Amino acid sequence: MITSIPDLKEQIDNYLAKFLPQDIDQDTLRNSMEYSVMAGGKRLRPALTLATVELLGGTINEDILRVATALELLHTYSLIHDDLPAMDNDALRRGKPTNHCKFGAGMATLAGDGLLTLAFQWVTDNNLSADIRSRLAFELAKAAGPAGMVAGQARDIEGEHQRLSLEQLRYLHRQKTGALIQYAVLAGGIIMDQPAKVQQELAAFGANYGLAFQIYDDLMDVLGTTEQMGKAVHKDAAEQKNTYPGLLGVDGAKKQLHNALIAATQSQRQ
Ligand code: GRG
Repeated sequence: MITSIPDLKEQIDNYLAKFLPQDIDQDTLRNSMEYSVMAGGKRLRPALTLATVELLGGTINEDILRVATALELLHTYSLIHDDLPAMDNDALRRGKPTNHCKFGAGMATLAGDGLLTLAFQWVTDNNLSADIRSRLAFELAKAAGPAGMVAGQARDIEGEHQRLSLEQLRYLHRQKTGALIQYAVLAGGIIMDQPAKVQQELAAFGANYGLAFQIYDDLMDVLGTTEQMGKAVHKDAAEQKNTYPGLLGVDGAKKQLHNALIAATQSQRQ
C-alpha cells in the first residue's frame, strides 16, 4: 500500500504530538523543544523514510514511525542551532519567532541538544532487530555528524568570507542538507533490510534528490514563490553569494536542478 503524502504528514504530526512530550523531563525545555518541532514544517525527511519503506513492500507501524520521526527531531535541532545569534541570527523560522527569540539562546541551544540526542534514542529504542537499529544509528551519526551535516555547516560558516567554486558549493550542500535527506531514503532500505546493491541505489537517489532540493531552495530564495519561478520577478542573483543562482545565475541553477532530478530518476541504473 502507498500512503499519500498528506496522510504520511498527518501520521508524523500525530506521532510527534503524542510521544515527544513523554521523553522530556523539564517544563521549559519541553515547551522549547515542542515549540519548534510542532511549529509546522513539511516533514519531508520522515515522509521520505516512510515512502521508501512502502515502496519496498513494507507497512508502516509504530516502530517505523519512531525511526522516521526521529529524523524530524534531528532536522529541527539543526534549524534551531542554525538560527542562533552565533550562526545565522535569524528572527523567524516556519513563520514564527525563532526558538532563541522566544526562549533565549541558552534554552534554544539545549532544545537543539535535546532533539539531537532524543533522535538517537528513538532510532534505537524500538522493536526493530538489534542489527537494524545499530545500522540506523551508525548511518545517522555519519550523515548528521562531523562527516556530514555538521561539516557542511562548518564549510558554510567559513564560506561566508570567500567565494566558493561550484564544486566546493556542491560538496557543501551535499553535506549540509544532502546527507540527512540521503539518510532519510537509506533508512527506509535499512529498515527493510535490503541487500547492498539496493542500498547503493537508494543512497544515489537520496544524494541526487538532496542536491535538487537544495538548488530548488536556493532558487526559491531568489525567485520568491513557485508561481513566480517562471517569471522574471527576482532579486539580484549577485546578492546570493555561495548559492546556485549566485554562482550560475537563475537559468544556470535551473539547469543544474533539472540535471539533479534526471540523475535522481536514473539512480537505479548508475
Ligand atoms: C546547525 C549543525 C547545524 C546544521 C544546520 C540544515 C542546516 C544545517 C541549516 C538550515 C539552513 C537552511 C535554511 C538550508 C536550506 C535548506 C533547508 C535545510 C531548508 C529547511 O528544510 P525544509 O525546507 O524545512 O525541509 P521545514 O521547515 O519544511 O522542515
